[in-house]
Amino acid sequence: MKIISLDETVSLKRAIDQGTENQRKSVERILEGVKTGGDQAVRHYTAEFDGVDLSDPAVTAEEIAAAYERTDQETIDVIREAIANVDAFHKRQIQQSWFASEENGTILGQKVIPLDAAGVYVPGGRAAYPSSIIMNVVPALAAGVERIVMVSPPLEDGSLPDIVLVTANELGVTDIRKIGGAQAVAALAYGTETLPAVDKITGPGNIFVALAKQLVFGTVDIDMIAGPSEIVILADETGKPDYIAADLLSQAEHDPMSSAILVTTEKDLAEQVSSEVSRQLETLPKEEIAAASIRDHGAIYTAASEAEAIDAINRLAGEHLELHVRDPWAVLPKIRHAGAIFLGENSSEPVGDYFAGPNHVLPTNGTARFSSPLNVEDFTKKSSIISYSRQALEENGAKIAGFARLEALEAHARAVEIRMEDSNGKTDSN
Ligand code: HSO
Ligand code: ZN
Repeated sequence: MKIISLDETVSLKRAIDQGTENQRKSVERILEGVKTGGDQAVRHYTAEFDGVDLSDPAVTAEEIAAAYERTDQETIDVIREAIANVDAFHKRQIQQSWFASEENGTILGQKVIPLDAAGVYVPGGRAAYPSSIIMNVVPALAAGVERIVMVSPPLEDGSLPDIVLVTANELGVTDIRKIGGAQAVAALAYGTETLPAVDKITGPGNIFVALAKQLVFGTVDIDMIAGPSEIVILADETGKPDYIAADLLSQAEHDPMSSAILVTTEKDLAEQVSSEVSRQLETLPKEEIAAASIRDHGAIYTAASEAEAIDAINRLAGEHLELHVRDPWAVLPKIRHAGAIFLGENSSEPVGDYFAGPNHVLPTNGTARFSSPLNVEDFTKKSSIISYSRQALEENGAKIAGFARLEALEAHARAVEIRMEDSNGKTDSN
């Protein structure tokens, strides 16, 4: 790995893939096609892009039962345990509605309401990670979303992978459609004859899915446009080179565009990690991907002091941050920007990817500066509650009318004054 001494330029930022002109045009065409053509258009695009003609893309109970038969109990058990952990974590995020009353009879509040319907996109082929299904569905369930639709592109034989069906079923998601790509995003956003539109679309996908999500944003909400996975590790003299190298590679194997970065005050450790990475790479099944990631987007930065190292960590604002230091809890307060923070040498990143409970859908590309992991709040919205009493209106009406006239909005002012002038106005707390 490259060993570089820290300078001002440290950054994980790279241009977001906006797709080619042709890709954008084709996504626009598909969105328009599904918007006007509904189910028929979806069927047409599935035949065109996935090579299967499906008269009904909905997964049946028989297909789910068959998927269970081909899945071993150990797999089902670990999925169940992961779901339970993720569920317990997300239940703690649930926000209550609140109402506050004042002496003069005013009641103000905030009503928290789940979205009516959410659509979860599950990518096709080998990127159909069951862990990502769990991470997208659990917060929606915990929020109280009543209707969850899962979409995923069919394999050539018109099926979905067993693990996708089993995971969905374990989560209680029964509305699963074999639709992928931009046509799936369009169907979720605009609705078709057989698929009512949803309110929010989440989940990772290829460039066509990402472009489609950007274009339907506004008609529906979307989660985020996720970039390649990132890991940033801070290590002091207590850092173990083999652990650190293994964790860097755990993210590097996701994508040749993933980045794996170590920031350390220890020059010796930098050298040791670098050679450990080369050694461990040799036996990785995804050696090619991981090697490309390490070569093009990996680096070890050496810092002159802990303060300089932490400053770099905050500027990187990585998706995942691991603290391999003597006292990670003492460092934690100094960390301002990171999607998920893993403390101590036992908290390897995959612990969070699969099992601990926190969400693994995290802000990438430096967006941890202003955004958060996928969470329950993402599947809720709030309504403000305002209930003024007669007394409250009398106390404040003149000020409100005055404010309205400040903006030259006479009708606003009069709407308040018409009540103040009404001697029959209700005097109770309503
Ligand atoms: N580390 C990825 C999530 C993932 N890892 C899924 C394994 N499967 C982004 O946080
Ligand atoms: Zn991962």
